[in-house]
Amino acid sequence: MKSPHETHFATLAIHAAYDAKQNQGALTPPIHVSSTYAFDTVEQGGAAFQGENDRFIYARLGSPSQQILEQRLAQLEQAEAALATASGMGAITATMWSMVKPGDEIIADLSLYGCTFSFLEHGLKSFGIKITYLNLSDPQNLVDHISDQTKLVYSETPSNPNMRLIDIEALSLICHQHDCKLMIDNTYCTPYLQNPLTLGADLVVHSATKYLGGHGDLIAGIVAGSHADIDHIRMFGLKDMTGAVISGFDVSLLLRGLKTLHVRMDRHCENAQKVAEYLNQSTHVKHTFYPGLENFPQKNLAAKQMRDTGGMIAFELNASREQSAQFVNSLKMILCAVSLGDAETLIQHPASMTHSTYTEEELLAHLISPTLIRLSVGLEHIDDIIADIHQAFESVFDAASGNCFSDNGLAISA
Ligand code: 4LM
Repeated sequence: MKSPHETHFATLAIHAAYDAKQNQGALTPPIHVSSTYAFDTVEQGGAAFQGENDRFIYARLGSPSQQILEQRLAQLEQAEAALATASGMGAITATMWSMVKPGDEIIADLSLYGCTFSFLEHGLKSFGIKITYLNLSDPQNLVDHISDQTKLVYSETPSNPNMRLIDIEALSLICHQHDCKLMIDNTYCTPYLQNPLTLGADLVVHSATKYLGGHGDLIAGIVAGSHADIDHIRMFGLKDMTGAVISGFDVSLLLRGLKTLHVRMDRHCENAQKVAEYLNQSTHVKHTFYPGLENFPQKNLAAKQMRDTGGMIAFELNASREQSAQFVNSLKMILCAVSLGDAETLIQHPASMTHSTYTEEELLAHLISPTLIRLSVGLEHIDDIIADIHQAFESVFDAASGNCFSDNGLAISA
């Protein structure tokens, strides 16, 4: 095989870091379930513990099947190294524990996945780490605030749930003028659509539960970066702090999911574009947030750093919170569920579900509208997805206008 940078994404997703011919022709890499690994001698074991040979020691530090997954993902993210973990939160927490100590500051974007926010706000903060939330969509806010105390800048892009983008390249230049690392959660894009490390980020994390796995049948996480950072996260953040080790069975499912990532992402993007256009022209929808729309405020930034505009949409109805819930409840095929990136189209109400740990004040401060709806557009036929949304609109709004609601869905006082 050619060197990683000459080989196309689709080929790497299927072949990287594994040669069937070296494994008795087995097309699918073996699943290693051994918890411990035997040595020929004490001296050989001692050398392994000193990092002087590359023998496996104990499954909390890695396994042969996990190594294939990690090397494959490192190539897809164009990283020196990667580490697989038992969940996306396992990757985020192992990385953050490894990068900061009491007295340091983490600057995070305003909009974050709910449990990441909880970990920062209710976890790290109580261990003496200063947490500051800024609107990082404007890099000047980082320039104005960053100091020698700041050791980590953290953002999702697009952000969960409200689809805000940050300029990875601009933020990395600011971070690197200080002794500070930029860590990007690339879950929404996957390495097929965006490579934060090539734009200057130092660390990239994923909830592999989502598009990377792609079938709603596993929980896993990934962090990728330099050899030095990944070694440190493996030997401290994972081994000693979280212990969030991925199982061999989930490694195998994830390797299987990865083989079709590029094909699935193309269809997710194609379907999401059409659903976003449908929502955008509907009189029942107040705002549609999708990077592929002409009226998306950060359209140029999306074109600069993303190869395509992804499968996630956020929108607000011209309706009350109750009617928004009624709309979700009226869907027939589309499932009301958290998570994203699966073959099935999933919808949820962040203020009630993924972001329910936020208080009402926190929701507003973090730019998450209480009526926002999040849609993970799946791989079903596009006509069936739109037909389901259409019938749910009819059931909520036609019933409403026939009774006591105006055309824009607002209640008419009787
Ligand atoms: C959800 N998300 O949004 P694990 N980073 C991002 C995420 O969206 C998530 C995680 C990390 C949702 C889960 C219920 C941007 C999760 C955490 O769930 O620990 O693999 O990933 O619906």
